Amino acid sequence: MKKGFKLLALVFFISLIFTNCKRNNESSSSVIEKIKGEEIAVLTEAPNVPPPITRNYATKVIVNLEVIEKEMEMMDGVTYNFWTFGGSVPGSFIRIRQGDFVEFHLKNNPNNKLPHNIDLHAVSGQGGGAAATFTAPGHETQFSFTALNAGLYIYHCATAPVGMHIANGMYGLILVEPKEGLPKVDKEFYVCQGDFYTKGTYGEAGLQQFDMDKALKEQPDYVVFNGKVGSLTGDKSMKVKVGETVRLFVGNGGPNLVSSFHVIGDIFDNVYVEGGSLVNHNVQTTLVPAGGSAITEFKCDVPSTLILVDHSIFRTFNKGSLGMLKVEGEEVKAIYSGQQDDRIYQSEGAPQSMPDVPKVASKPLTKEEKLIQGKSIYSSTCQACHQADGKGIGGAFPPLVSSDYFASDPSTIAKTIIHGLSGKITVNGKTYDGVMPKQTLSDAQIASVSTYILNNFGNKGGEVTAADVTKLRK
Ligand code: HEC
Ligand SMILES: [Cu+2]
Repeated sequence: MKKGFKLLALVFFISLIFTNCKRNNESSSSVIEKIKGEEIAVLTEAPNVPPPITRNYATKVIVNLEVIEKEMEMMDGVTYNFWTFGGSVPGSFIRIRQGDFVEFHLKNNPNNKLPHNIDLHAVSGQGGGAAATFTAPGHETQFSFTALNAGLYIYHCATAPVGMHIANGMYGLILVEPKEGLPKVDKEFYVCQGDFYTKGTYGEAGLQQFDMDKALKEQPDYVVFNGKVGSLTGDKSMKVKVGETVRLFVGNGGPNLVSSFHVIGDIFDNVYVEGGSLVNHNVQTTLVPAGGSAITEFKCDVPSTLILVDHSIFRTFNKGSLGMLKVEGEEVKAIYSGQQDDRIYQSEGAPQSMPDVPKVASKPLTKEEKLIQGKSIYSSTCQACHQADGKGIGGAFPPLVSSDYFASDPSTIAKTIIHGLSGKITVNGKTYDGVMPKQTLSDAQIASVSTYILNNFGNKGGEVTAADVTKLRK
C-alpha cells in the first residue's frame, strides 16, 4: 500500500518535470492571451484554403466538422467508399491563429455506419482530442483547446482500426498561423497526399474494396494528391500568373508512405520544414512524413506547367501522385529559352523496354468503360510524348490525331504498345525516326487506350477488345 503510494508520487513528480519542460519553451508559455470575441471557422475543400487571418488578437473559434462516409471516385471509372472529414479527401482545411481558443464540434452523420473521432496534431492534450470526440453515428461531441504552437498540422481519425480509418481518407490539415501572420503571397493552395489499398490493381474499374493485406505490406495501388488520380490535372489544374508567388500547404495523411515532395520546373524559395518554424531556402525536394506536413513557397518566374510529384517516381507515373500548376503569361527568354534546336543523334542499341508486369484478369469492359479507362491511361502513359491534344511534337513524337499510320488497321495501336516501335515511319506525310519503348500495360488496359484513341483525336472510331490484344501478343 505504502509502496504503491510512493510509486504514484514518483510518477506524478516525473510528469511534473515533463510538463515544466514543455512550459519552459517560449513558444507555448507566452501564448495564453485574452480572448476577444468569437467567430465560426471558414472551412474549405482542397485545393482551396481559407483567407489569411488579419486579426492581431486571439479569439474564440468555433469549428464544426462533419464526418461523412461516401462513395466517390478514386480515378475516372474507379470508385471507393471513402470516410471523410467534411465530405472530401483530404478533409476540410481549418485555419486559426496561435493563441486562439477553439471550440471543436465533431458531428457524425446519421447515415454513417461507424463511430469516428479526431486527433488534431495542433492540440496539446490527451490524444489530440481523440478520446473527447469519440462519436457514434447521429451524435455530436465537443471539446475545447488553446492553440499553443504555430505550425501546419495534420488531423486524422484515431478510431480502431486506426490504420483503416486513415487509409479510407480520414485526414486533413489545420494551420495555426503565428501571431504575426505569414508573409503575404499571391496564391495559396492545399495539397495532401495519401496512399490507398484496393482489392483490384491500379485502374481496375468499378467499386473497389479496401485491401488489408496490401495495407499491412505497405504496397498501395494508388498514391494520390487530394484523394483522386487527376484531382489536380487538366481542367482541375491550379492556375497562377507569371511573376506571382505561390504557397503550398502540403500534407501527407499516409497511412504508410513518406512523400518526397517535388515540383518539376521550379525551386522552393522557402520551405517551412515539417510545417514548423524552421525555414530552409533553395530546396528541390522536401520530405513530408506520414502524419506530417511542409509549407513550400516559390515564385513562378516563367510560363509553364509545373508538375507536382512524389519523387519516388513510380508512384507518380504508375500510381497517380501527379498534379499540375499552370503558370500563364509572357515568356521570359532570359530565364528560360525553350528548345533552341533539335538535330538527329543516332547511337547504337536496341529499343529500350521495361520489365513485364503480370497481366490482370478481369471481366471484359464495355466500350463506355474502356473510353473512361483509356482516357486515364492515355494521360498517365502516352501523353508525356504524344501530348494531351494527341498532336505529338514535330520531328520527335508522331501525332495520333487523324493518324493514317493506323487508320487502315486499328490493331496497329496495340501492336505498337506491345512491341514498341523504332526506325523510320511516315505519319500523315511526315517522317519520324524515333524510338517508342514498349509499354507495360495489361491486355485490358491496351484495349482501353486503343479504343480511346480510335474514338478521339479525329480518328474514325472502332473498338479493340482484351481478347484481340491477347492474340496479338502471340
Ligand atoms: C517515351 C515516349 C512515348 C511514349 C510514352 C509513347 N509513345 Fe507512341 N510513339 C513514340 C515515338 C517516338 C513514336 C515513333 C516511333 C518511330 O519513329 O519509329 C511513336 C509511335 C506511336 C504510334 C504510331 C505512329 C502514329 O502516330 O500513329 C502509335 C499509334 C503510338 N505511338 C501510340 C502510343 C500509345 C497508345 C502510347 C501510350 C500507351 C504511346 N504511344 C506512348 C513515343 C512514345
Ligand atoms: Cu474514423
